[in-house]
Amino acid sequence: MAKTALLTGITGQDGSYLAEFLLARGYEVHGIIRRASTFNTGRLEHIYADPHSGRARLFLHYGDLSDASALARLIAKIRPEEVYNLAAQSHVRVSFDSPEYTTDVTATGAVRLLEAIREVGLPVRYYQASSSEMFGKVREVPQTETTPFYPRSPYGCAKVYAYWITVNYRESYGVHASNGILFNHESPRRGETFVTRKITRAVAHILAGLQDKLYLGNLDAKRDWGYAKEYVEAMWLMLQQEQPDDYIIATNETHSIREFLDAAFGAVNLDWKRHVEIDPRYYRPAEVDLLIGDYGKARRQLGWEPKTKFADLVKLMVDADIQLLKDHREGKIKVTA
Ligand code: NAP
Ligand code: G4F
Repeated sequence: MAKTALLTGITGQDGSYLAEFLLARGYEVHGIIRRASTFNTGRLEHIYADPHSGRARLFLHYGDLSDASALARLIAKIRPEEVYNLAAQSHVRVSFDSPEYTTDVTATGAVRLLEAIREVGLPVRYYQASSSEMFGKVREVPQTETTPFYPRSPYGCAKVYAYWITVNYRESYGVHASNGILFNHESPRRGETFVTRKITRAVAHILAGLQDKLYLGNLDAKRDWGYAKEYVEAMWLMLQQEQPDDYIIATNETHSIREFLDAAFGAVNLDWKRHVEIDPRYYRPAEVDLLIGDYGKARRQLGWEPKTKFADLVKLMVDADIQLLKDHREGKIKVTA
């Protein structure tokens, strides 16, 4: 009997990869989408467009993490075996401008969903999209599942609440609830205002002569960057375990924004120093300087390991943005890699 999964954040980077992953395993997939004034299902178009891709098993419902009654109604109607909470106001810089909204969606949204699961009384397995941003001003290098949290943004604080409320529902009510503490993960589907995609998109535009300058903020921050397509499998593996638990998902490698620039511009023989300028507006009131995750527990208990290396990830994102721009200029439908 095929399993049923409900995803929040299905229109986002991770949601679209996870939907594909689950459909390929025969799941019936339900996703919660927000009504938006502009089109926001671009990352799911190819699943709908291809009749062999599982279209008949993908269902979208309107809802919002700020709307508790809608969440409860959807859980009761769909009766999913697995719920993946991927929705969030996920941009760290934006969370400084909209701290209360970020808390409402990213923190309180998680407890709204957990309450809906508790109230329906079904054996639902729950995945919480926790973040390495919780480590913030890091207390330990590399970070592990036992490293204390020290968030540095309203987003990081909201994710710490969501993490602990997930643990609390596991311990208080026996909900099969797990936290995946994912370090930065990227792909051609990454939102265009996150630094990696902002860079690879600019490389394509500069190469095509459509742009000359790229304005960035702090180039010294270091991140542990992996490939999003591989990270969604870890989410699924967590919910297949007999016991719920919390896991770091990372590569155990760290690189600065400068190194990302070297790799991205270097891939097409451009010198980033001729194109990049610093715009202080992209600095944050408090920065997370260094993230590097030890995924040893995930390797031992889930059998999960990252495969794509940093240089290959940068190259595949640059290539995808070059192709996307070419298709766009030729009037072709957007390619979703
Ligand atoms: P993303 O591309 O920014 O997608 C965020 C998703 O959340 C979108 O589908 C968005 O819908 C939805 N959303 C936003 N506000 C909502 C609301 N009020 N109600 C319902 N849905 C709402 O994020 P991502 O990169 O895929 O990340 C997925 C999750 O993992 C997020 O929770 C993020 O914080 C967390 N995370 C990400 C990373 C990373 O490096 N990518 C690392 C650690 C943790 P719209 O399309 O309507 O905006
Ligand atoms: O790409 P970023 O915006 O990602 P950040 O802040 O690390 O957050 C992402 O990863 C988290 C996991 O650790 C997720 F939880 C979160 O949802 C999101 O997906 O910024 C990365 C670094 C920062 O240090 C930032 O200051 O790049 C620096 N940066 C420099 N110039 C910039 C820019 N970031 C952005 N977005 N735009 C710039 O122009």
